[in-house]
Amino acid sequence: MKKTPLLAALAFVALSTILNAAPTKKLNIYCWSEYIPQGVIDAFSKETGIKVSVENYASNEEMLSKLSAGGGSFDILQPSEYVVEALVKEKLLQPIDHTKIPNLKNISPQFLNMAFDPGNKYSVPYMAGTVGIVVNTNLVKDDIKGFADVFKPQNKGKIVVLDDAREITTWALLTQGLPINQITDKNLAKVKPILTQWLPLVKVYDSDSPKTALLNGDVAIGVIWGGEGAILLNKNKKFRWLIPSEGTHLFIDSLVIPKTSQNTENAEAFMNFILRPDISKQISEDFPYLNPNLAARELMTKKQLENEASFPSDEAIKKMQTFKDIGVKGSDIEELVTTIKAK
Ligand code: N2P
Repeated sequence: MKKTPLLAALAFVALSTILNAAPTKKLNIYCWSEYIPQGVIDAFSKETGIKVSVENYASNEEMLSKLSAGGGSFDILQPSEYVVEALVKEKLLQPIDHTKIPNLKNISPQFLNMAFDPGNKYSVPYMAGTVGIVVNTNLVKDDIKGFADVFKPQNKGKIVVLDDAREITTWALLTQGLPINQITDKNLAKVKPILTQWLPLVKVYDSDSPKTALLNGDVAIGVIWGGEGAILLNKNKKFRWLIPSEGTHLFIDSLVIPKTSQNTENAEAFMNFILRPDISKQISEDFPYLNPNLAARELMTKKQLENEASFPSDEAIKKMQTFKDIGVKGSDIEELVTTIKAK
């Protein structure tokens, strides 16, 4: 019998009713750029039939401002520690069902149960990392040891830095020996003249892929994410990585589920998927950050584990501070940096 358009339409309606009754096979992820490999997303979709859409941001603040403007409807976010802390405080996250995330056992105890989310009630660690300095030793002969050596007049026009006000302000605080979470008016007044000297020296602001300007020789020095530094070290021996002598911070980026998510089970399935040792290893191959997944580290090569931009020594890690939620003071930092940049 030939199918009539009416029969086809009826069949379509019946099928859509069945499909609508079933849980949706969708997952909307809002995450950092250059952090979750497309191959991992594709593998997840292939295995589960869940269609994933991904949107990226370049800073925690960009993500927060989009959320507070009511933009987007997401099932997974990827905030850093201080933003997990803030989102929990504001009751914007769903508690995670740990029975759905058995692979959490693969995470090093060092990165579990941290102060920003005791018991990992709301967050699952994705990657950790740090911010350091990369020097192209073919172009820069000075012995760069810290931020104060980077931001010198002779390096004007040779520097790429992260486009991130909290980061930049932290580096200035560190040169003054000030605590990175003590964002008082007095401390901001102290760092203002420093940033006023530093920022005109910067050629490129880039949080997405700061390695690019270094690779194409556009700049010679970078203050960038560890994972980006690790890629440069792998690409060419002329790049040197160092932890600034003034100190730096350790970040822990996690996956969380906003309260507004309608696809909680899919989100938990994704969390468990990225914690699988083989998948986590795949993530480290593309984005070599400090992988907190011990079972994945077992699968990684000696070369990967010895990359000092990915894995700082325990001794170095011990000296690193972590960011805390600074509440409304965050906007003072944004304003300070934006005003100086605009000059
Ligand atoms: C990845 C960004 C690193 C995350 N592109 C910094 N918390």
